[in-house]
Amino acid sequence: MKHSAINDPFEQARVEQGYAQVSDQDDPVTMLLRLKDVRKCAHNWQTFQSGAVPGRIVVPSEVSIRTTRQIPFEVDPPLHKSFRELLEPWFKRPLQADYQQQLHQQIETLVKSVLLGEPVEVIEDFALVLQSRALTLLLNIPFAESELWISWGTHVFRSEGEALDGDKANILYDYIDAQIDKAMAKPGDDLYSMLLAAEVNGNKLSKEEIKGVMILTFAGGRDTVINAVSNTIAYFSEHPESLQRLRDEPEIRGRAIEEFVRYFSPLTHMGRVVTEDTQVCEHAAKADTRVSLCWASANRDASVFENPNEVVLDRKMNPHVGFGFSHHNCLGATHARQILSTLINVLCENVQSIDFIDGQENIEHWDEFKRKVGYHNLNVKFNPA
Ligand code: HEM
Ligand code: EMZ
Repeated sequence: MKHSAINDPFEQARVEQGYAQVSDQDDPVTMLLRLKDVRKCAHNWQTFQSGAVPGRIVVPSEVSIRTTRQIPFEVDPPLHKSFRELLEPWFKRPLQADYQQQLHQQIETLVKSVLLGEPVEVIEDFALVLQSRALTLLLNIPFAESELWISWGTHVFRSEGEALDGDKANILYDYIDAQIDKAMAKPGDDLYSMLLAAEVNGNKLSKEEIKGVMILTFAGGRDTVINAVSNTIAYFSEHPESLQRLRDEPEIRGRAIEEFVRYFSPLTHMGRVVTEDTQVCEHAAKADTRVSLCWASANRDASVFENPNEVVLDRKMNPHVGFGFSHHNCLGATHARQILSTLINVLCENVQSIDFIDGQENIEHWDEFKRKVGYHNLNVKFNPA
């Protein structure tokens, strides 16, 4: 298998029974593996809720390190819709020309800085830097703030060897508290100030609610983007013909981005809590237990995707769920797609090829299922065009 390939550990279980049971901190999870079932359950928020105890729908569960409810992620309809209506215009700002210009400039500067002939460690020195700098645009705050976020490392709740790192989480929570206080004292045109001025259903948001939106913005868009960017670089290092094809055929770049999100599936799965005794794939799911919607498995479902384990750059029918499905579909997807599109444009313009040197894979362990999501470190050399 090529080093940039992402395996599908769920195939047999998906085909044979459609689900798999895995353990997690005394709160087991029934993973749903087929695209049809994942969509059906994502849609049925009454039976499969997101608004459980904060942290419980995440796998691994974050109940031990978090009491703040992430908004809109851990809220069910109808309140969910009110929060989405407030947030959506802000999260669509990446469609604006000046946003795109600034993002292009950030990414071009970064790519040019790694074209100097030295090997580059892609995770810390490229993907994390790119993600943090781009986030300043999404929050509409000064570029220099990204330096602090870079110093936090790739995941805000996890660290090397620790799936849940409470001390690290507290750094983020304290930081966000302080930023909200600053925006209260001196409102500006950043996301914190927008939230402080806003109303949902006729009420101002509480500080705790604003904190919930901000924690989600920092956490949800961090390792997902880092995995997407670094897997893209690893893929091009092994498929120079694909980089060349995207250079020659700019019209397929949009399809290639969707295909990368399908194939890489940077977020493996997300949980829901069952509200009433029910069945999934003819298997009993009891009230107050957890299921998860496995985007990564659904995205390899051969009953929907032809040659699911191949990257087909110009794949035409691509109803992937890499950004989720239904009410909670990814609010950051516009920003994430713009990052990937800008990255591909800049690579096509400036990079001839990428040499893979070595890398340590980041493998998630869900009992017997071992899935690569990206890399702990990845060393490459960028060759200028
Ligand atoms: C939701 C994936 C980037 C913010 C989701 C969901 C998925 C996902 C699968 C659905 C969760 C569920 O149904 O429970 C991804 C991937 C990304 C990415 C693959 C990168 C390639 C981002 C970014 C941000 C972000 C950059 C913001 C900075 C959110 C938010 C939600 C969400 C706020 C919750 C939406 C809601 O509950 O209504 N994401 N995400 N994501 N994502 Fe992303
Ligand atoms: C949560 C999640 C959001 C969770 C859409 O996904 O991303 C995870 O990386 C975080 O750990 O808290 O924000």
